[in-house]
Amino acid sequence: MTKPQILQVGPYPEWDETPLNAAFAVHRYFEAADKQAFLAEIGPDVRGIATRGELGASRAMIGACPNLEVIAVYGVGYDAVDLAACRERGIRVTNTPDVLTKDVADLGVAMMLCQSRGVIGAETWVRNGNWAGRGLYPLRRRVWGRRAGILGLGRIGLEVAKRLRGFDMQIAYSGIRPKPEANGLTFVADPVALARDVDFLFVTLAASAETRHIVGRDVIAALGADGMLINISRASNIDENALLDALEQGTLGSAALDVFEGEPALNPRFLALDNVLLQPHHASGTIETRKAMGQLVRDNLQAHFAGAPLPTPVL
Ligand code: 8YV
Repeated sequence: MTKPQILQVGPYPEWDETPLNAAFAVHRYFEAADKQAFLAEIGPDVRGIATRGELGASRAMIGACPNLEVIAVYGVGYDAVDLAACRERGIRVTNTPDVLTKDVADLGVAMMLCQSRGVIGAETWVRNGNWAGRGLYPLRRRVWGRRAGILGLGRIGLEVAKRLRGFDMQIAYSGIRPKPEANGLTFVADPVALARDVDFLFVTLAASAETRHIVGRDVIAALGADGMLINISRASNIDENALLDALEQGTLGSAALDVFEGEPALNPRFLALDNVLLQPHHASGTIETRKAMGQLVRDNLQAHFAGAPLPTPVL
């Protein structure tokens, strides 16, 4: 039987590449020097796309593949896939929910702790001899017992809340409506009011056109000079210019970010700031989770081509 031809948008670890190549005839988009010419040549043969959360699949890419049937995203976020283009042509879309939830929550909480207690700066203090030379590291702010807000109480938000309970924090959340699974957390409908009431604001919202810049100047101002913004969702949920202005002016205390507009390129203004913790979009980046994500991508593609129900469909 001939293998279905798929377009691989970004690289995967070797443990995913090997089984992917065994099951499918794989065209490696990310290695093509002339992407447009590459798509023009192989596009008509492509029946599936395997992509990554941050890379997605554009309307142009989808359009270059007239026989496309399915797009499997390696990630829970599928905002970079042009869903309208998929709907128009009945193209199925899958993602990798659940398997990454706890790792993403872990990194969010680790970022809060790191930034609040100055873990990175303190390490540098020891390494560059400041401890012996200049004395004690400057005092930082406590985490336990303080107030946390969660913007978007989905799977990841709930896991963040579960962890924060262990720090005896007062936890509130915001979303479209109160959630029955919130289990005693305070619901605050307005994100600005939520930000005003908390010390740490976690953004764990699935990104869409509706949530673009939901954390804007008003939310950032409400969080204030003592507040910390932690983003483990997508950069588009935050007005990055407003965030940079507030961090530079000190009207926002600090931020801890795993995602950036135009990543992996960063706005250079971030690099000049010492009140922001910068992470390379790796909240799901553990060996265990990435193996499970890769497996789910293949399970979805294989189910599709076998005519079986998709394990984790989005569309
Ligand atoms: C991944 C992600 O880092 O799940 C998502 O939506 O963005 C992340 O898990 C990414 O998709 C890996 O390429």
